[in-house]
Amino acid sequence: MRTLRSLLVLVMLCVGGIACSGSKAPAACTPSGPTQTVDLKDFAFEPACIGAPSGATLTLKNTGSVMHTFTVTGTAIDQKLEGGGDGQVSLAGIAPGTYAVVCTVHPQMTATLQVT
Ligand SMILES: [Cu+2]
Repeated sequence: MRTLRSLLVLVMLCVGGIACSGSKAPAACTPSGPTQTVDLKDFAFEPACIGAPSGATLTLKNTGSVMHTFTVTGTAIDQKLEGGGDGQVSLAGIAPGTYAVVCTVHPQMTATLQVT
């Protein structure tokens, strides 16, 4: 009976998005300095620890051959880049904090954005 209850709690947490691996909190990291350019490779962000002041503009370069997105969880930032393409995202209006970055096409592509 106790096992059943724990299972039920786990399922409820999962539905709430707390215990599921797909929506875990962003990993804390220390950026090596202010990031100006983020490369979207097949299949990783470079750097994986992005640091920028609020209001900054980041240049995005897809150096890979397939489409990637630069999606910042909890914000409206969701930039799509075709293979070989580039673009920019503005961090204007993004409150200081730690954000999870993901490519929605390849959920294994993750990074951390630290806005200061
Ligand atoms: Cu991708």
